[in-house]
Amino acid sequence: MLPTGLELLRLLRLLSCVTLVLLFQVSDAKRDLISACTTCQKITDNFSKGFERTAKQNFGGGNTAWEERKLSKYETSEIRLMEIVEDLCESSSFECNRMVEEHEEHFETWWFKRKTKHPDLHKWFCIETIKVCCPKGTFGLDCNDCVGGSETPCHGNGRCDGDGTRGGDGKCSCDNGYTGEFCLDCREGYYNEVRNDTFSLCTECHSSCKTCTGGTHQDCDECKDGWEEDDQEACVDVNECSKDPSSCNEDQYCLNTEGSYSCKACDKVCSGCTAAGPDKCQSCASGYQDTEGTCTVMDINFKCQVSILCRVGLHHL
Ligand SMILES: [Ca+2]
Repeated sequence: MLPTGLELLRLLRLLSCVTLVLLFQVSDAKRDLISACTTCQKITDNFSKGFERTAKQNFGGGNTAWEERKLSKYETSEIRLMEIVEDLCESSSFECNRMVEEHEEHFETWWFKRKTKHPDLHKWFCIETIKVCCPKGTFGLDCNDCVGGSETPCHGNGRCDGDGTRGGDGKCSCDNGYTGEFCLDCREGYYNEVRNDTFSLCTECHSSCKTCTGGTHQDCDECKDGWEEDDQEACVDVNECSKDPSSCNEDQYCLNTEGSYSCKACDKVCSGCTAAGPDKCQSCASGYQDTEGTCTVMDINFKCQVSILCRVGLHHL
């Protein structure tokens, strides 16, 4: 008797699998539990895509009369299953192809016997049958609840390690602004807007606060660098530019900003300045003269008054 398409497919898979196993010799290697679940999730996602893709198909051309007789309805046929299973993995994905090969009979069982009662393939296959995943909000070999409970892992403020897989340790990596084992505490620079045993909302402090109890510059416990407390105990900007000596070099002027300051280059006509532009010089640079408060290019006759060149008449050149 001739082998069916599915049997041929199996044989090919087996051959490629044996080759790969020989190549890598990983038959008994302990698999990364989290990546096994990721692989399984990918397989069941691709199964759903394949299911949709084949939804409007039928046997079409190329099927033998034997197949037509044996498989009366494409929708629930082995042919359709085969077409879906063929595209579950990228050919280069060793883990995926191995998992499909190893558990191919489960797809048949589900397809012919379990699909109606257990329509969620991921749940039936990855969680309950081959046990590489856990329900959402649980982790580890026994699918224990994540910190904070399976409904709201990490109280909704973080990510539970191994969530939904048979791996991980269930500990929380808190989102930005949150800290602590349960992700209920606020990080420095954040304050609790709402807080109870199971819920916490941390909001960023005002930009002037290092730590705070509320959202304004008057709610700071401590001011950030570049800010100082005023008479009303609010954090206000330090004007670094009013300091003597200046915080900047001689050929720069100081520009005060909220929480900081910067040093900017003076105009090239200036020798020292208070702001940008040729009219903000403290004195004019060499070769420039003060003309009604603005430094301009010195005219040649004026230049001669201060130059030894005048005496030898070189300015006429
Ligand atoms: Ca400042």
